[in-house]
Amino acid sequence: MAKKNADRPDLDDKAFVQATSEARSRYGRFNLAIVGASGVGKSSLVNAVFGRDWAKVGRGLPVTRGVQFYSDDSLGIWDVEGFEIGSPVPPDQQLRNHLDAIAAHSGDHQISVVWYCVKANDDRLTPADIAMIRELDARGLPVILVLTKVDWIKNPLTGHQGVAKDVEAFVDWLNDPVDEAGARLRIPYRRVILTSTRDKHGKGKGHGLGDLVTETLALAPERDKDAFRIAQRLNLPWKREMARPIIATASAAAAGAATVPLPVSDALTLAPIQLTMMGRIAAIYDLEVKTMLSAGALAQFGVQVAGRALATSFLKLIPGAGVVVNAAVAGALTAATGESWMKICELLHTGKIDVRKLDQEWAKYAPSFMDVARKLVERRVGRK
Ligand SMILES: Nc1nc2c(ncn2[C@@H]2O[C@H](COP(=O)(O)OP(=O)(O)O)[C@@H](O)[C@H]2O)c(=O)[nH]1
Ligand SMILES: [Mg+2]
Repeated sequence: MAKKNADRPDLDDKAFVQATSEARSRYGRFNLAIVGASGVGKSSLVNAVFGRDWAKVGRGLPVTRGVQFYSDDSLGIWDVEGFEIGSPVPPDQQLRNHLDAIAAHSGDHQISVVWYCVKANDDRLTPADIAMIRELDARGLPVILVLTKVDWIKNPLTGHQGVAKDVEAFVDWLNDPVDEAGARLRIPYRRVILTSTRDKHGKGKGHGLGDLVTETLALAPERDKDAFRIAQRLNLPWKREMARPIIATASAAAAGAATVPLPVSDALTLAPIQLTMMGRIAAIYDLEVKTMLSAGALAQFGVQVAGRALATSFLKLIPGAGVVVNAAVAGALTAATGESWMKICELLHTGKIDVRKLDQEWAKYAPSFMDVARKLVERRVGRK
């Protein structure tokens, strides 16, 4: 790789940026339709599960009366306000019109899963609800019946969390719905999930949201599952599961690039491999690359990660390691870099660190991968 001068290696962030945008377009977008009367708690749910407060910022694109579409790279939300009371158009026809309007949009706007939201203190579904759920199902859309604003009550004797009797009765009805005459009703929602986003004092983290994301993933069409894993913010293990194969691939590629041991001065050959890996992982954590770049941290960061400075200090630390980066070192270094970067991405994603402090944070993690590589070299030296 060409160098501008000895101290400032010609390392740029193209590989990172390109890898992120390729990964984003490969994973695509998860589109959720969230249906329910105004005030049931739709925006609060979206905010709790996806960490986006769109309703407040009002970036929504009004599609037709009663339907809004909010979107970014990984997530689209069709916010559907139930039906208009007093309209001469029956509710299921209103919904049919909404769904036709949605269907007229391009493929990357199409609905994956529907959350049909009803307040837990209602006591049954209305005929309008039932007609609308049937309409959604008839279109092949998987519907989750989400009970919102469930109050969780701690039993003073057992300490168990439970719900009020009337909510329990509603859930029983939902599990086996019957009409006024006691005849069985078929209402094609696929799951019933009890949720809250806060307690009745407006505090706490909510309830049932983990179940909601698990069941949403289960019902999502296969091709949309990864996009959902990326868009949601509650389940970090899913993201780790997606990142680990990327780390393994990059480590193998780095080892492959160093089958002929690289002089230390050429260790930067590994940089594009590592930056590509990091870019892909950033996409999984749904990190705004633009924000990261504006901090100017990334290129700097790449130098620390894969650059000569590191390779040199690393080798200085280990007398007798020689002046080459061999396949095992390259592989281990890349694997450890990937793991460290994944942790940092988690911290950025969960808002535990500020993107502007990226380089400082990295310094905290860097020794852990130095240790990995050092152990590896010690083993190799020991064996001789
Ligand atoms: N007690 C309680 N209040 C909630 C809950 N979720 C939302 N709210 C409140 O209900 C109101 C309407 O919520 P919002 O999410 O805007 O409903 P939307 O109109 O369906 O989008 C707001 O004042 C929220 O603070 C919940 O789980 N429990
Ligand atoms: Mg709203």
